[in-house]
Amino acid sequence: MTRPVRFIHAADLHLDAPFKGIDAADPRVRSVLVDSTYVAFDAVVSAAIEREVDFLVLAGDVYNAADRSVRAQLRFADGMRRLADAGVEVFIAHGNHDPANGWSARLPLPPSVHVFSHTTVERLVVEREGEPLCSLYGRSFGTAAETANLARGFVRQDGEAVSIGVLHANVGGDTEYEPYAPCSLEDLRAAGMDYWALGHIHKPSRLSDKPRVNYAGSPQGLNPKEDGEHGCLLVEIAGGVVSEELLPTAAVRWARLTVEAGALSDLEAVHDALRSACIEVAGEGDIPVSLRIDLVGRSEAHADLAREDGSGATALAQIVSHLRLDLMSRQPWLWVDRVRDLTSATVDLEALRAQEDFVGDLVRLADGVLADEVAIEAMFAEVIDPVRKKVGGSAVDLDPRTVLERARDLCLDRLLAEDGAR
Ligand SMILES: [Mn+2]
Repeated sequence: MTRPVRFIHAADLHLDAPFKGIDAADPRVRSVLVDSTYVAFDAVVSAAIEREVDFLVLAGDVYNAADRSVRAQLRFADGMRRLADAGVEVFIAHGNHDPANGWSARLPLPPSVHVFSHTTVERLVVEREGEPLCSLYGRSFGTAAETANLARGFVRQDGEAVSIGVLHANVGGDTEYEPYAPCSLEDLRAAGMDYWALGHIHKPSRLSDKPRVNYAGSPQGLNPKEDGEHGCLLVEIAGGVVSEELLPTAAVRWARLTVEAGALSDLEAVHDALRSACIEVAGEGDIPVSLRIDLVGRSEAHADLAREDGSGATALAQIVSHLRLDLMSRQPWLWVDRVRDLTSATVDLEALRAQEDFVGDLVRLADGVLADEVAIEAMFAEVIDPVRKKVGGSAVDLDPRTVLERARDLCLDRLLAEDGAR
């Protein structure tokens, strides 16, 4: 039986990602964030050395920008030298964030680092004791906006024990990501590889068992949406059987959750519920966490949450400040990045709907709108999406139905408050 092949598959390092637009007011959070892509990269390098793998595969987006920062290139070259000293070869297929035509300081890399051609699919053979161990096929992006189907250029040669494809690509038209190097799972199957080491999608995912097709995901989540576990894949191919394990590498974990405020009748109850939700999330791992919470539901605390102090800070904002002080002193710390107040007043919609007045009209009007999916989509395309594009940010990062329900509840809040004041 041939010797097993063991390697690490990583992708989307995005070295020197700036974490722009992430409002981490605390300097401890900022400093961990700006260093996090490097810490994760170093963890990938260390894993390759400690696990004594045959080689490391990097499936694109080593750098965050086509014009690679010098700092990132220096740190990358350091890592490549550590791997060379340990006898670990590296195979790189560049992607849309680090295409061949991007600026490079051309720092010399050890001869054990191989960058796949950007003009053709290149085949490189890894040897052990003079015998071929496996073949790697790969192709780099020439320019950032690579629109060609690069996967179709991959063809396994006859008589190979193990064949591995390395590519940065959008498989199956994932609309959350740029449509670069688009291809289908069928294209990948047709190439005859045993394993596809893909990059581009930042969430670790397996697209197919046989052949095994994996996105390694980014070793460090780059924004609040890239939550959950991030790492690199330790892959073993032995006797035609592929197995892999996700080795965690992230320096900080993003998390999102929803807290139901329906049963919370006052601000203290809200504080306590938020705090225990935070403690639970912190207990799920052993690295710092940046957490976003949506507070939802019809709650008796709704009006109090929006109550402002003399400086204009809402009660919820003050609760968040208090939680931050409390939770940043934990080891490892937890940063409450945001708590979004999506609560509404405790009104009896059924009763209001039956009323023969303006309030009743409003509820029934909203019912009509909410019942018509097509109209909702049209309204969004015409009115809300243009605003969303201009404004951006979390305030408009909601699904259409929630936006409309909140609009209805806001109107009801105002109308019912006026009624109460009369
Ligand atoms: Mn990427």
